[in-house]
Amino acid sequence: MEKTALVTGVTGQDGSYLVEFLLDKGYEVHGIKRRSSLFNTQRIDHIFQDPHVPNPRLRLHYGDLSDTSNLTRIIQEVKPDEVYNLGAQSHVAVSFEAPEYTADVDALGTLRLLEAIRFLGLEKTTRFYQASTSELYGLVQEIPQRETTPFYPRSPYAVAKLYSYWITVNYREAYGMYACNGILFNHESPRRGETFVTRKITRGLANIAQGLEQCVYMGNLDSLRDWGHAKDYVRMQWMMLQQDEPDDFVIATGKQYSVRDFVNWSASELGVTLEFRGTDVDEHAVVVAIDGDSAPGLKVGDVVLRVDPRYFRPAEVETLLGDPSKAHNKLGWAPEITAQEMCSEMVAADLKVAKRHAFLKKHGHDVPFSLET
Ligand code: NDP
Ligand code: GDR
Repeated sequence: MEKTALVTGVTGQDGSYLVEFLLDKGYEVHGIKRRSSLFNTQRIDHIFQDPHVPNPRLRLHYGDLSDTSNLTRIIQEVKPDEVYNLGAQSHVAVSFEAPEYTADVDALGTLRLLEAIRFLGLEKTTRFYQASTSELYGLVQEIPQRETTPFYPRSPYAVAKLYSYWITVNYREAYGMYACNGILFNHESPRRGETFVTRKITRGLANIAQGLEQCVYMGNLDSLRDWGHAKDYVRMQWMMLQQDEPDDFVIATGKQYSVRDFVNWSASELGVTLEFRGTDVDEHAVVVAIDGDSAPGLKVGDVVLRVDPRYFRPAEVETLLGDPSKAHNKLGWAPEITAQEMCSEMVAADLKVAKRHAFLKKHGHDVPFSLET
């Protein structure tokens, strides 16, 4: 029998890859998208189906995780076999500026969905996936972090996600719901939001190489992350809901790199060698070699990156490294794309766009193009 899935956060990075994956598996997919003054469906436009065609396999509903009646009505209409709760105010730095909103959406939003499922009597039939996060580990208590490592959240985002983690466990234990937490470490892709660190780097350096920007301003370059590819991670989100018993899993690569490493990989994809000079807030990256004409916007000696304390967080998560053994042993999951391969894919995608903009600019076309990162 064809299954039906409901995905919150369908317009986001993971939502777009998950919907592709579920459609490939033959699911009927329903997505909740927010009303916005501009179109916000760029990541799923390629799989969007005109609602006027008979039996579209992807249907979008306007909704918001802060709106209980809206969520309840959508779940009542769709009666999903599986709910994937990917919607969130997902930016850690922004959560310090909007802590209450972040708590409403990232913590209470999860409760609203679980309660709607229970209230509608679907708790024994609808399976629930919660997008939990390595940010729960925050000030890490053990290296590497696994399912049993104690949590120590370090941001309003992480504290809100901590509530969601436990309310998911609680509904599983209290009402026998099939509800799981995927504790996902950072995962990226060419569809990553432009203000997360990897995409900020690949997009910023691609623009600089094409002469569209001069310098990218960044925060803590020493931060260490375990970066995987979103495509590998959404596969695991689905796998978690196909087991006999619900459980929680760490999803990670088990390898760790610094933000500085990611800058160097990205520069090298562009044929540019950088040298980091200065320390702390004075640190900057200088071009010391360029391979051929790969970066027409640059010359040796240019400063392409500067540290700006504005991007430091009030409390930082310095290091994250996951141990995905449980997912590997129990579900047979392993990531297929390395962090370096992912970086290469991201730079190529951003370079393609930057080249198009540079070409149009050179021929006198004024392209609306935000350099804000
Ligand atoms: P994105 O920021 O790319 O996407 C977030 C999605 O949530 C968007 O579709 C956004 O809509 C939607 N959203 C935001 N606020 C609301 C709201 N109030 N009501 C309904 N929808 C809302 O995140 P990712 O795809 O990267 O991440 C998916 C989930 O996984 C998030 O919950 C995130 O916290 C979590 N996570 C992500 C990790 C990562 O490394 N990517 C790691 C661990 C967890 P819009 O497009 O309109 O803004
Ligand atoms: P993170 O991702 O906070 O781990 O949350 P992000 O890419 O924003 O930051 C990673 C690390 O890089 C440092 N950093 C910078 N970060 C940003 N955004 N901009 C900068 O200029 C910059 N300079 C240095 C940060 O301080 C941090 O240490 C992501 C989100 O997807 C969450 O939703 C998810 O839960 C976690 O990953 C796992």
